[in-house]
Amino acid sequence: VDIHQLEGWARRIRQRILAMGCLAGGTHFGPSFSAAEILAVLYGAILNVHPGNIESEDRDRFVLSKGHASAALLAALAEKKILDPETLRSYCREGSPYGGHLDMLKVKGVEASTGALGHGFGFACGMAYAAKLRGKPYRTYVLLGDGECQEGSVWETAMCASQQGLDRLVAVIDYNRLQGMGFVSDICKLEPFGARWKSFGWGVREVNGHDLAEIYDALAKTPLEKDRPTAIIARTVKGKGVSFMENKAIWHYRLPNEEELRTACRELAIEDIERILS
Ligand SMILES: Cc1ncc(C[n+]2csc(CCOP(=O)(O)OP(=O)(O)O)c2C)c(N)n1
Repeated sequence: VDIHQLEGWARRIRQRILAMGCLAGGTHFGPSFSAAEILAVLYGAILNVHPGNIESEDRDRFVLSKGHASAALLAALAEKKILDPETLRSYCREGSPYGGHLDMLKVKGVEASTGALGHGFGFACGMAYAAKLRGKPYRTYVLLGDGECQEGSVWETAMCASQQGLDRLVAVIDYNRLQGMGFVSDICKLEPFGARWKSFGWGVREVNGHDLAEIYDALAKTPLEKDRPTAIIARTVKGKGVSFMENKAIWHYRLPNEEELRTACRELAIEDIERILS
């Protein structure tokens, strides 16, 4: 795998997130930036999905269960040329197919309408179960937030997936330690997180969620354990890439002011933000 190429993917995903969010007058910047490398590896090197097979039943599936990171998914779909980057200028505008949470009936490449935390994971489990029942070769990948894992439905799905032996289901958890209003550990802690996934019958690996080679290595080796679904716990930084957004709950959803925008552009290597979505 070409890590240098994936670095370009992650950089352009972040640039598009900033441009889209600023044009829209706001988006979930922190949650979107934290997932940039995970999406770069998935769309750049793992998923068997491209403009030519997007309607094929055998394509791999990706479900963004932390649906509020819609800007990150749209940026990745544009990088994959499944949608035209120019159309992203309409993000969150009246009449646009692209809302703050994505609609699978309106956006090509979006496999599940998500936004209600805890639901996308069950949706993905159903897709993986369908593949098994019908002898289909595709794999199903799903991205969850760590705060999202406080939802009971996540653990119902985890039990169901291991009981059914869904070894082509891979859950990546964006473990950035923050949820909407504060630190996960202050609200309802998850640790011992890896041990919990293991006890639910999953193969587990922890990675640095901003290290492209580590993420790739883990994803390329799934299933980690025979006949078991895989959980990849990706340690990340919420807001990664823009210094003043990193690790700050306030940047879960906030619009940068003019000075902050200048700093963000500099740090994300954006020369002209007007030209990012073209
Ligand atoms: C069922 C449900 N409850 C509440 C919300 C509101 N909400 C949106 S994002 C968020 C925090 C998510 O935190 P986490 O899963 O850790 O993801 P992160 O933003 O840190 O990537 C909440 C509570 C929601 N979308 N769905």
